[in-house]
Amino acid sequence: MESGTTIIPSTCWECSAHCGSLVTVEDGRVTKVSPYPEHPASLGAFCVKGIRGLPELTYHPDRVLYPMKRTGPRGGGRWQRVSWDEALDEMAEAMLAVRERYGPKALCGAVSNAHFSRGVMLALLLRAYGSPNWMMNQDLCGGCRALSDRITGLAISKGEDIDNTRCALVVGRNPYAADPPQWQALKRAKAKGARVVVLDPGETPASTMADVWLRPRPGTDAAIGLAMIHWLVEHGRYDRDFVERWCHGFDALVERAAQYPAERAAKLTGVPRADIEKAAEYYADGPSCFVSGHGIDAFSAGVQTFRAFHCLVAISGNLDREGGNRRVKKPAGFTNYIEVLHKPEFRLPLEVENQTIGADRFPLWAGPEGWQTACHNPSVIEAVLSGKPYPVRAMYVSGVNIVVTYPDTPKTLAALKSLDFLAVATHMMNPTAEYADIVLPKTTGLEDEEVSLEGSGPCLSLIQPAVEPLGEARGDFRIAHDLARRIEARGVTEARRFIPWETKREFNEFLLGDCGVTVEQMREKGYANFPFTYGDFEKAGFKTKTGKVELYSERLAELGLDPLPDYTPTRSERETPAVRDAYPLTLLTGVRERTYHHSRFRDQGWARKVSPDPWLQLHPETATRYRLAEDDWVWVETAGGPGRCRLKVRVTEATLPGVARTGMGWWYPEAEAPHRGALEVNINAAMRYDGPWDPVTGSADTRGLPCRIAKVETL
Ligand SMILES: Nc1nc2c(c(=O)[nH]1)N[C@H]1C(S)=C(S)[C@@H](COP(=O)(O)OP(=O)(O)OC[C@H]3O[C@@H](n4cnc5c(=O)[nH]c(N)nc54)[C@H](O)[C@@H]3O)O[C@H]1N2
Ligand SMILES: Nc1nc2c(c(=O)[nH]1)N[C@H]1C(S)=C(S)[C@@H](COP(=O)(O)OP(=O)(O)OC[C@H]3O[C@@H](n4cnc5c(=O)[nH]c(N)nc54)[C@H](O)[C@@H]3O)O[C@H]1N2
Ligand code: SF4
Ligand SMILES: [Mo]
Repeated sequence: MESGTTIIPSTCWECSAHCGSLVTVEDGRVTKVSPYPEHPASLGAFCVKGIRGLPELTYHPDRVLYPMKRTGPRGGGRWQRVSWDEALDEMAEAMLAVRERYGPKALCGAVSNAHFSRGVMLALLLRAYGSPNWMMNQDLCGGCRALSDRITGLAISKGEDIDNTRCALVVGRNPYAADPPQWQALKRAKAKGARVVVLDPGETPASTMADVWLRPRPGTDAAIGLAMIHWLVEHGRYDRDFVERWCHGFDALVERAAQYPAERAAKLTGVPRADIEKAAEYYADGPSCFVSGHGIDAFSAGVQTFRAFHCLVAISGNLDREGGNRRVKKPAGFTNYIEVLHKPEFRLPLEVENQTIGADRFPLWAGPEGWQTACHNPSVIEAVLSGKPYPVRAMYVSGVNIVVTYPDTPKTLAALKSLDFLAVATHMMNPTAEYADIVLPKTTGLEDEEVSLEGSGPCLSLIQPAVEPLGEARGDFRIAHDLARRIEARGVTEARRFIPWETKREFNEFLLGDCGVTVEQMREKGYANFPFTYGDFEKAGFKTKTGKVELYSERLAELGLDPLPDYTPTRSERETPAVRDAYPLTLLTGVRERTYHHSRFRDQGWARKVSPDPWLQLHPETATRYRLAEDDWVWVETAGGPGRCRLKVRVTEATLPGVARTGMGWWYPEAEAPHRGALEVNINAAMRYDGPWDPVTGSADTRGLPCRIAKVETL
């Protein structure tokens, strides 16, 4: 090693794949980020966002490096550099003023989720002020999967044992773009002879390698899941022993699934019957592993769709089995982020948490019983604008770009504009930060320390600060801590209870607890393995009312919801014939690209070179019908949507006839502030957020939407 050069084993936190990384530092500057072959979860998988995106973000010439205060009108783009003391004093006081005038619940936060410490810190800070209200983006992300998983009692998040499987059932997932470790595992499994079954209306590298590729109409997968259950039962290919000992409601599930024989599922989904049967046959020849993604999440029938597949995992005996879906493994004594939020010592009084926005309507999502205790976002946006059920007047946003990533951009903008106070912590100016009163500079994943539990290892991993924060950037822990101490000094004496730690290290050690591993010990390798066993449910049972896997959910029944998985007709099918005529195509959004992470990296030259414009895939038949050609720009509108957005046509058989398929997250950093294209090239500018909603998670449809297109005549 040259003098002044060190290589630090760490973890990339640019996305939830959490690949092990090796960070080269020369003379105090990161010069290289590379894959870490020995890391037990990622085994050397990595992607360009880690290699280029993260260092280029850290050293970007336009990075926000100092706290800033708005000087002109909101959204006017005039800023003045201020000290951290000034910024935090002003923020503490502005939020206390709102608290004084409207009560604590008028304060709200927005963050990605509590899979990272930033989510926990933001939620605890809001609790320190006395407010239960914070928004996360999981209703638009993995929320339906997570709630189905909890309701059914499985706990199989990120436990896919693809390497040892005989059949990978990939549903609505594009691991090539979304999860490189998963993609590498799938390729290894295939090379070893495993079968790959893919359910995806669109083409992906996984569908190209599949033994059977089922192309259902968007939003119809539940019918296939139920048909597969029916096939397994009819052919006696389910795990009788596991079902008898550990499943609740098998007979009721069998009865429900019998309504979906392959022939009917074929009609509902557009997939040939023989392919559905082949998929069931391959899956029955296990061990089999269910690999699922966003393609069947984030829509108004997401939970029931996942329930169908989760029940399939359970009755086929693939739960917590080598080559199947492993249950969450965790070293004893370790506390994960979501558990922090549920610990009694950090809770607000029940009567306060019961008033979390959305808890009345979606109790398994929002409020005290809710998965992460967060709010129902569209109801918060509505509360900001209407004052109902009560006023929400101040917001602190950290590490999300909600103007771009929440559906209904015009409404999000109107809400942000109307607030009494808005603070945004970010790395780069983006359309959300443009509306802030105070902008705070955040540390990147090369400058901060974070501990994380990796379900796919399983192992614990460490993100190590490789360099000192640039400029005056600070991490979420420190921001939340300093604000909590400030409001304590101003009379909110209970604030300390929610953030008792003095440093991020102390917080990280709190998470590690007495699990036998310390941060110092993890620094050498950047991770820690821990022993685990299969079948831990034999001792403790499942975390449901009956202690079993609930194929029939007692909690859903109590809430008056369907206790069994079912197929729900898609949005397009539920619309009136007049609406269907006016919006004859079906829109599918969110297809990931390797270059971008949602709205991030749009300001990096290499990424824009690979993928310069927002695209819309149209099948050649559809393109011909609309007289459109490759590279034409089209306006896209959805039924009931707030406006339109402009996308560039790609004519391809990668999408089905009649299905318009696109990504998400577009804005042009170089375009005029404050919107920077967020109202023009961002698909969320054309989508509604006001329902229909999934009855459990409150998720709005990000796929399966009735839509129409028209050629842009002049740009
Ligand atoms: N490079 C990159 N990686 C990422 C991200 C990123 O932005 N960029 N984001 C991360 C995050 S937060 C997430 S949530 C994941 C998302 O990543 P994935 O879980 O892979 O989800 P998507 O890319 O949205 O969609 C995957 C596939 O679902 C298909 N699909 C759409 N509708 C349906 C349907 O109704 N049924 C079925 N069966 N399939 C359907 C789409 O055609 C697409 O091919 O990726 C993570 N990884
Ligand atoms: N129509 C439609 N809308 C969607 C989706 C869809 O499929 N269709 N997908 C949804 C999904 S799955 C998700 S998860 C959300 C995502 O929604 P967001 O979380 O809002 O998306 P990002 O663009 O990743 O967030 C950008 C912000 O993350 C901050 N950030 C925080 N930590 C880091 C870090 O470590 N590195 C970097 N580079 N930036 C960081 C940056 O400051 C940046 O401002 O969008 C959802 N919205
Ligand atoms: S997939 Fe890419 S962005 Fe995500 S953790 Fe791995 S290297 Fe980082
Ligand atoms: Mo997501």
